[in-house]
Amino acid sequence: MAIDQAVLQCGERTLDLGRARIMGILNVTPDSFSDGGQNARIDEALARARAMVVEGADILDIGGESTRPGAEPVPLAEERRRVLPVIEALHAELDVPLSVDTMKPALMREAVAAGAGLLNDVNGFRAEGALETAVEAGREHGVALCVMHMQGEPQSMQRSPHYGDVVAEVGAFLEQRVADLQAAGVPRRQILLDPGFGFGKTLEHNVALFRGLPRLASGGLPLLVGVSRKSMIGQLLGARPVAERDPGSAVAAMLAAQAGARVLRVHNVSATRDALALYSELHDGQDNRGN
Ligand code: HH2
Repeated sequence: MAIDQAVLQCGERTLDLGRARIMGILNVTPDSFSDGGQNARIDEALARARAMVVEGADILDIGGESTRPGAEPVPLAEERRRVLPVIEALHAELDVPLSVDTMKPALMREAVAAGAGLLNDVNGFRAEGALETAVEAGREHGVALCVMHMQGEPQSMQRSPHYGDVVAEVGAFLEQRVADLQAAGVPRRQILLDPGFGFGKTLEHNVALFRGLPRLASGGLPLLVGVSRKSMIGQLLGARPVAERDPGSAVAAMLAAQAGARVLRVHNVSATRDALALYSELHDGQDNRGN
């Protein structure tokens, strides 16, 4: 599927989107839904990050605030304390681009100074000052932006999500945010889009959005898809607990890539790498061996 640009500039690093890439999730939180508490100490976070890169992660996404349904907001000082030392240490040690998963403009700025090359905002840069911060980071540091769709906010988003045509509405929201960012001076080539699976969506909405990925990809901007271990995987497999969702998550990542997604945000990197490699070898004939 043709996208507007093959290489995404992430600050001083780059991510080649000529084929689907793996974004390894590094949650430095005590309460994330699937891996909360596991990487809370810096040495644990660094070990996990190194392991993900060895397994095949092309980019790492570092987050210090859980956005699972019902999660409590984290104060800036605490999010800063969790995230910044990890970004600094990873930037010094690893060559892959680093993404920061935050809704807070102040932390976005500090994360970029610490070495982050992609701003991943589940709130789509809608917080006060977020758009301006994103524009400045893009202009001054060549940072990429991931704009995600969310209906409502994490504390309440799963109470009663509602849409007429979920694919059309999510697509229109993303298009509008791209227009806003472009009007503020961000080049299109620095933008990734994400329909936001599980963020103010029922199972039916998530399934419709997944099936609508080719439609969302047809706008030409690269899509990021994050379904790893989410409740939609558990529900579709018959109430599968979080700890048993990795095979399903890897299959879903592969299907998302097949539907045009270029960045797959996942917890289990090696399973995803294998699924993508087999897809390339057996389906579209691209040689991924050794990558
Ligand atoms: N999902 C989560 C967090 N950040 N960012 C993007 N762009 N897309 C997503 O789908 C997305 C995201 C939620 O998953 P996780 O980080 O595993 O859990 P938690 O929010 O509990 O930390």
